[in-house]
Amino acid sequence: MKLSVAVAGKQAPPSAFVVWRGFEESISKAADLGYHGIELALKTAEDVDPHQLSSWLSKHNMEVSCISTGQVFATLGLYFTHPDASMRRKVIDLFDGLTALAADFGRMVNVGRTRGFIGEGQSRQEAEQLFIETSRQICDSAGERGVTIIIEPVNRYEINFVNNLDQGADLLAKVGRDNLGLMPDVFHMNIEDAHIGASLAKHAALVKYIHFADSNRWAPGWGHLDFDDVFAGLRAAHFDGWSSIEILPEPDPDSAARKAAETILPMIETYNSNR
Ligand code: LER
Ligand code: MN
Repeated sequence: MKLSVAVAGKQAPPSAFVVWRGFEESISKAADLGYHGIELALKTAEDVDPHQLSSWLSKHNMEVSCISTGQVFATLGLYFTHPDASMRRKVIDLFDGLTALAADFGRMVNVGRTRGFIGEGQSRQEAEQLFIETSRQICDSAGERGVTIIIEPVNRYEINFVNNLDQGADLLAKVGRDNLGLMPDVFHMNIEDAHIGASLAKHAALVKYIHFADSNRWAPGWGHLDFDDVFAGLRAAHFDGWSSIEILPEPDPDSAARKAAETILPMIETYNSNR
């Protein structure tokens, strides 16, 4: 297992949920703290110059773990279950750019709130059908590039569609694409899944990536989430992918990133040496 930290560009709006802003500086700081990579929070593929990104990464021997897309929803208002077909076309085109970039950086694109929601006047079945159609198109073009799309269950206070791993797994079965997986976030799981470790183990085949934060969304170690249970679940799932720190930058970004690394890196070292 490897560890990354969520970062965005300098121009990213306040709604971008990341620890640091500014790619070059973030890569350098993350490398200094022992992280293996960065999770890139982007609005469009044009947010970053791939040549510059490659050179910053190789300078610090770092990787991109995945591209995340919260800003596609929060800033551009685009999402998979949009009732307007022209808006769904826009999200498909935008994901085309993101999966092309991901082919060289991380080979995974996350879908959190960008999956959409059950809108007013929309039934669950209608939202589900729109999600299935949009994600099949996105998965098929991503698949040609060797890229996996990962759906993140998000808690009920943020969205009304796909809140826990069981619901995510049911929906993935309906979409029926091999390059579609789950990205659990233990902050959301702590609210929605009855047992975190057991749920990770149950959905082992679908878990492709994981977000770490403590119960209060501060750095792991500054809340009361049971990370031994999380790691036991990952072990039972034979997980060997990327984990990523996605936390509030509190009390300040540097202290938060440092505390998260100090808590999680030794756990990953033990985990990797006992696999
Ligand atoms: C995104 O990864 C996430 O976890 C959401 O809670 C952001 O709103
Ligand atoms: Mn998350």
